[in-house]
Amino acid sequence: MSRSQLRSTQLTKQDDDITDDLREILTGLGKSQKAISSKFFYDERGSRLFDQICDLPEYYLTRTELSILREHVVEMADRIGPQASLIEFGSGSSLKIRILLENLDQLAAYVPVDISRDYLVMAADDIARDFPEVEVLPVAADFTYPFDLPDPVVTPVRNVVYFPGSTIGNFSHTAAHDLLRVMHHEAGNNGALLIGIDLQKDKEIIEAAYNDSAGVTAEFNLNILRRINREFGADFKLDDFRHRAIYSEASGRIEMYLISSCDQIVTIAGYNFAISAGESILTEHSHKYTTEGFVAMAARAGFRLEKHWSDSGKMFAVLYFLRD
Ligand code: AVI
Repeated sequence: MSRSQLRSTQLTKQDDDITDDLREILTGLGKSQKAISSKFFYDERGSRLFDQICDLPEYYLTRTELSILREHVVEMADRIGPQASLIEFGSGSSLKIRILLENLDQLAAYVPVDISRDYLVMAADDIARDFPEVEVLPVAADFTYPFDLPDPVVTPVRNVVYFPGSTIGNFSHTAAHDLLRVMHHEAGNNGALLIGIDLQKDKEIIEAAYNDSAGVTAEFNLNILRRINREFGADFKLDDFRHRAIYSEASGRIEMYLISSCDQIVTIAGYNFAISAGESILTEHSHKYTTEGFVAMAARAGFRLEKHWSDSGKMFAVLYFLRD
């Protein structure tokens, strides 16, 4: 059986349910603090804008995590050991996964898991082409719920869940704990977790990363309205909203908003929403952690810290946990 046949037969199908999405949007806009889930950011244009964000001078997260990986990947690979199965939550066309794949010893399999089937297959194909010695077994699934792992030809010594990018920061503390429990389940006996987290630091540095001077994050934020107009027939006027990201030191998180510049009525699927001048729609939380705080949360989900790596400025951390 060729690798491409293997990939398509092993793909678990994920049903798209537009009705649930629409219901979620209507419920969010009906709340006293209006909200739209950040999961709607990532259409094609949103994903491209996010790639641009990662290269912005103010957005220190990506380049700092990359520098930590480059500096310590040999030690990471040593700790992971030979013949592991690497399960990436979110799919990996990115440089980060490539750095790991280049350094891991006799990998049993690379299993990218993503809800976006098309993007997943494209990214998995790229990786399979560039790493022909690695068995690539993509899984199309919502990784916030337990899913079935494929069976690699080579039996893995351990499953290592990989979750880079501080994406865990986009989950509330409760949801992050629940996600860690799913990771714990997927890691299985003798399993491990390698995860990137953004660390708490000066408010000015964090706010600059989310209010960049080139306005790319503003475009990314406004794109959520463009998508809802296109996919759900809404009539948001993008010019009537302004992007704003605020760091709450008390909550340790960035709160990203779209602020209405006038009194207006927005219609979606026949439902009207009155939005007054100055009123905000919350689109994203991005939690920043202390290493100790994150280690305590992971411990509650059944993970024990083995080792952590950071940069000299203590901006970002990559943590390696073993499953209890
Ligand atoms: C994907 N996630 C980790 C990004 C973050 O930093 O929270 C999303 C993002 N939002 C605005 N800029 C980047």
